[in-house]
Order: sequence, then C-alpha cells, then structure tokens
Amino acid sequence: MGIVFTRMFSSLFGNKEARILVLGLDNAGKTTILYRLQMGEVVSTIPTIGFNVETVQYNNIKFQVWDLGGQTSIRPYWRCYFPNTQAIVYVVDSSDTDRLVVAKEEFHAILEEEELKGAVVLLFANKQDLPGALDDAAVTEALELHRIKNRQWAIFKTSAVKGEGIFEGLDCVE
Ligand SMILES: Nc1nc2c(ncn2[C@@H]2O[C@H](COP(=O)(O)OP(=O)(O)OP(=O)(O)O)[C@@H](O)[C@H]2O)c(=O)[nH]1
Ligand SMILES: [Mg+2]
Repeated sequence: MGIVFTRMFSSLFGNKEARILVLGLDNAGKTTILYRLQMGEVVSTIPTIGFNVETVQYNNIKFQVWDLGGQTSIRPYWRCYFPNTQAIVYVVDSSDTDRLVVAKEEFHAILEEEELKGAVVLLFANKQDLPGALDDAAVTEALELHRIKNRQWAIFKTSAVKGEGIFEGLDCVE
C-alpha cells in the first residue's frame, strides 16, 4: 500500500503543492486533525462555520489542507471547494455509531462528484482512543468501502487527541 501511494503521490504532485480537502460529519475531528498536522498539538476547537486552511510541509510536499465545516447546513457548500483537489481525507468519528449511516451516505455522495473523480481518498477512522470506537475493519464495513470502484483509497486508524495515525496517511507520500 505504501509503495503504491508513494508512486501515486509522487507522480501526481512532484514538488508542487497538493490540495487536500478534509471532509466528514460535524464533530468527527477534522479541525483537530488539521492543527495536529500543522502544529503537532491538540488545540481546543469550536464547530467550524466555513473553513480553515493551513499549509503543511511534509515529505518535501507542501500540502494545502482545507478543513471544511461538517454541520448538515454547511455540507452543501463543500462542493464550492471541490475543483483542483488531489486528495480527500474523509474523517469518521468511529465512536459515533448512530451516525455511521449518515457518514456513509455523505461519503458515497462525494465519490459521485465529477470534480473529485481523480482525487485519492484517505479515510481516517478517528477517535480510536474512545471506548466502543469501531476499528478500521468495522468502519470499512459500515461505510461499505467495497463499493469504491476505480479509485485509490486507504483507511487509517487515528486518534487526533493522542496524535496516533494522523501522519500515516501522509507518510506514504514522498
Ligand atoms: N477522544 C477524542 N476526541 C477527539 C478526537 N478528535 C477530535 N476530538 C474531539 O471531538 C470534538 C470535535 O472536534 P473538531 O475537530 O472540532 O471536529 P470537526 O470535525 O472539525 O467538527 P465541525 O467543525 O463541526 O465539522 C472536539 O471536542 C475534539 O477535541 C479523537 O481522536 N479522540
Ligand atoms: Mg471543524
């Protein structure tokens, strides 16, 4: 998997800036992940109305990381950010089992978007530190990831608060 991603990202991005969208339901941990990536720290967050964008330099690639608000009323605006996106990080609160169906529907709707057809998809099964959090295999099943066709994707177990797994997704990028 790592080699595949390394090759893929290298050919896609070279030394250019890569534009990454961080998407997922509200409270999934997107903003926490963004600032973990950028500062290596846990920041206290409030629900994002609109977006946060930061540049993260990693493995000789400059990532322009866009973290969009995930509330129901804000999700229709995600599409404004779709053009020119190389990768999507889709963040799931693995402990929020009640909303996995909604998370699944939003995820598959994203995959249908014409403007995102070429984007690589990384899933973060976040909040692994919480009791009752589903692991990557269970999230894979709940989100019906076997339905993904003709696209490079990978899922990572993450805990933004513990700083675990966050860089693994980008780690494959050289
Ligand atoms: N236990 C635990 N809590 C987390 C983790 N990641 C984020 N949180 C917490 O979850 C809450 C929501 O995190 P945010 O990063 O603001 O969530 P968001 O996805 O940006 O939410 P919106 O901006 O509303 O879309 C905060 O209280 C975070 O501290 C994690 O890995 N483990
Ligand atoms: Mg946020």
